[in-house]
Parts: sequence; structure tokens; C-alpha cells
Amino acid sequence: MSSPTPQQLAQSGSLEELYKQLEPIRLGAGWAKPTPSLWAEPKKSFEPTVWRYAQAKGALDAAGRLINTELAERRNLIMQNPAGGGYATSRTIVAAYQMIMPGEKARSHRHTPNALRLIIDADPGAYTIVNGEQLSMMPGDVVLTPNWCWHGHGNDSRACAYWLDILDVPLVHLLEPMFFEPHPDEFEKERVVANASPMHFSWAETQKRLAEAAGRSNGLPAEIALGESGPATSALDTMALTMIQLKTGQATASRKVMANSVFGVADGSGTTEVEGKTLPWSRGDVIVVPAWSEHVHRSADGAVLFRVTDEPVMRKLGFLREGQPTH
Ligand code: GTQ
Ligand code: FE2
Repeated sequence: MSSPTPQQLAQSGSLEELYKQLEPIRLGAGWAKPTPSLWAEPKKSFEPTVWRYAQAKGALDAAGRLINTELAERRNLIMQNPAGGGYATSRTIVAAYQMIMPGEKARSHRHTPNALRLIIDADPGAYTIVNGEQLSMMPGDVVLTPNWCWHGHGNDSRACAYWLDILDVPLVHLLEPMFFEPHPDEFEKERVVANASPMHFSWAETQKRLAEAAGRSNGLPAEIALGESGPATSALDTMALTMIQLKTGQATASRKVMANSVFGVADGSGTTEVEGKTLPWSRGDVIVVPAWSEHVHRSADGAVLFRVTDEPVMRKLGFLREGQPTH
């Protein structure tokens, strides 16, 4: 049907006729609910899942033989949520495993998505350069590369270095403020800094702070924030980072939060019970807990979980809620 005139529309004789006339002028009758616009509580469009580091490591070793950093700016494996959605582990956050071989350099670039890394396996000599500062990457370290900071990676050690990347790329895809730029020099010149950078959190410091926090936590798992002195001052605008220590036999309180979480296993092993599923994990594995999914973490032998959430986004927008757990 061609575009109806205002008169034709005004004289529409039935709802059926009206709906037909509305089609070519791209108007939809909200009351007829062709697609629902409001619902009682969050739908679950992403699945809680675990990814295995051992499998990813095998695949990265193969990729190390098959592709170099000339061709692949980053040798990474994206954790794709089984519910689909392409480049997304959760609605707002993507996780990836990355590996760099001895002697390799990964070109510097910058982009609007915020990124951070949790190092899994690396020997002294593996590093990230953030805005010209060389930051060492040792197992358990966390390195931040906020929005629009130059960053590249290098490895002067004799072992492959493996880490977990976490980025807010799916949020940037959703809101569309994507900007990306390769570094004009390809490889940014670096100054070595003594790891006193606000972009670097050493595993030694994390362990020390967790031990102190455990003394004050009344037998509950200790949780410390990385790069936050209060809810409003995160080093990254879109993601909040914490480390959670589960001592032998400990479990977290059951939570159901309107924020998406990605957990990287910094140390140890355990299970996550989420929405009736039990996901077992060990060091290097990654668990995604989509927003509004009730979950508990347990560890028989002790563990440290690195939690990354989009809580700052939800809080800023007034959407952050915590539900009452059912058990
Ligand atoms: O290391 O700069 O996994 O830009 C995805 C995009 C890693 C990185 C990823 C990136 C990087
Ligand atoms: Fe990057």
C-alpha cells in the first residue's frame, strides 16, 4: 500500500484497516503489542556459563603456531555466550583469553572501550605498555587500560604469557560511541615504572589486602575493591573490580543483583551455583553470571575470584537493584 493521506487515515473503518494503513508510514499501534515493551522483571537473554582455561590454552598454543602478531593485532579467543549475541559474553561485558609468545610485541592502539586484564600464566619479562608506562604482567596481577589510553603488549621472557581480557565492548556496541586508533609509531616507546601505577594491581598486594580483610569479615568470604575508594571513584567508568577470597569450605552469601558479572578464577577451585545450575571451575576459568541471576560461590579447597561487573553503569543510571535471595 502506498502512503495513506491524513484523510484516508482519519476515515479508517476498522482496526484491521488502520493497522494496514499504518505499516507503510512506520507507525505501530502500541496497544496491539506486536512486540512487548514492558515486562515485570528482567528477562534472561544471556546464559550463565563457564569457560575452561585448559581448553583455551590448548587453542592459543595452536594459534601460536598458526598466526603471528603481525597478522593478528591480538591473539585472542572471545568467550561467546551460548545464548548468542556474537561479540558478547554478557549484555555489557566481553571476556577473552589472550596469549603472546616469547619475543613478540603486540602493536599499540587505543579505543573507547575500557579494558582490563587478569594475568594467568607469565614469567618475568611479560608486560603491557599503558600510555608509555611499562607494567609487568605476573600471574594474579590486574592491569587496567581505561577508555582512550594507548596500550600494547610485549614479552621478553622465554615462556608464552596468557591472560584474561575483560572489556565493555558490548556496551559500546549497544550505545555506539566506538572510536579506535592505531598508534602512529606502531609500537609505543615505553618507560619502565616501578609498578606504582594506579593502572597496576599486583597479586602480592591483593593477597596482603585479602588477608587483612579476612580478619574483619566475621567468617564470611573477604572482598576487596581494586581501584576504588568509594562507589563514585572507580578507575574505569563502566566496570567495578573486586577480589573475593573463599577460604577452605567457605561460600558466598546468595546474591541476585541487577548487574552483569564476569568472574575470573585467580586462584584455587570451586563451584558456582547459578539459577539451579552448578558450574565447576579452577584457576584461569571464567564464569559469567548475567544480571538478575541468583548465585552462590563455594570452595572446598580455597579460591580467589576476580569479579568484574557493570555495577557503576547500573548505579549511575539508577537501575542497580539487589533482589531477595530465595534461600
Ligand atoms: O589487548 O588490546 O581481547 O583491544 C580485545 C580487544 C584485547 C587488547 C581483546 C583488544 C585487546
Ligand atoms: Fe585494545
